[in-house]
Amino acid sequence: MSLFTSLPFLLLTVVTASCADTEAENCENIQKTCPVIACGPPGINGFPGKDGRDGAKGEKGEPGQGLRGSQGPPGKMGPQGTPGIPGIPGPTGQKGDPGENMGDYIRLATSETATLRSELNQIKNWLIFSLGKKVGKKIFFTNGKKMPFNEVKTLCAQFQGRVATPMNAEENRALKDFITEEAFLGITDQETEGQFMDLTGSRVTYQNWNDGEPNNASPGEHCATLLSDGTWNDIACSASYLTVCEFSI
Ligand SMILES: [Ca+2]
Ligand SMILES: [Ca+2]
Repeated sequence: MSLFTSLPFLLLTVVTASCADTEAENCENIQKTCPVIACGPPGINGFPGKDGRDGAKGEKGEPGQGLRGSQGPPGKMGPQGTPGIPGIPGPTGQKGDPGENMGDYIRLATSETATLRSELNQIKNWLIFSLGKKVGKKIFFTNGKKMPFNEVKTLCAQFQGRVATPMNAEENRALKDFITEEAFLGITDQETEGQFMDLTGSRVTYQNWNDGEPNNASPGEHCATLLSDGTWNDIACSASYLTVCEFSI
């Protein structure tokens, strides 16, 4: 066979071989384009290809139908919460009955108060008998010491008393009988010369000056004393005389 006579056969062989591995549909397309095409029968299926890549993640499935597990242990206690707002006050309750022992308590307290008052009065009498002098609603006491007027005034005030100040002849006589030596009176003319005032700031209404007194002798006399005969004398406040205090009863 010459080269020219065998050429159509070779072309047919090449085309047939190329169509043997394609689908019948493709062969038909090839037949439309190939000048000389003759399709053979379809070939046998090849081996499966390699696995493709993983697909996108699917949606969450429904809960399973299996048995529920046992309950786990309690968790840790959480932090303490903030205090709540105060509640609304409740309604006022009914008035209760008086205590059963209130009457006995009052009677006992009254009895004890009466006993204490009696004992206190008895102590006052002992003090007056031994140490003081009672006249009207006041009592005179002395510590037997001499000191300047300002110290006498301070000492009497410390014991809730006042410097002895006779307000009438009866009190003046009681004070004269009580003292054994010249004693300060609770009056001065320090504010206005010649106008004697008591320690409350009131002008004295009862006076019992000795003859020629008050004379405000040099360098000045602005306090007063009770003399042994019961008369008064103005004297220097810095001088020391007997301390006598008076107390209300
Ligand atoms: Ca004077
Ligand atoms: Ca005088």
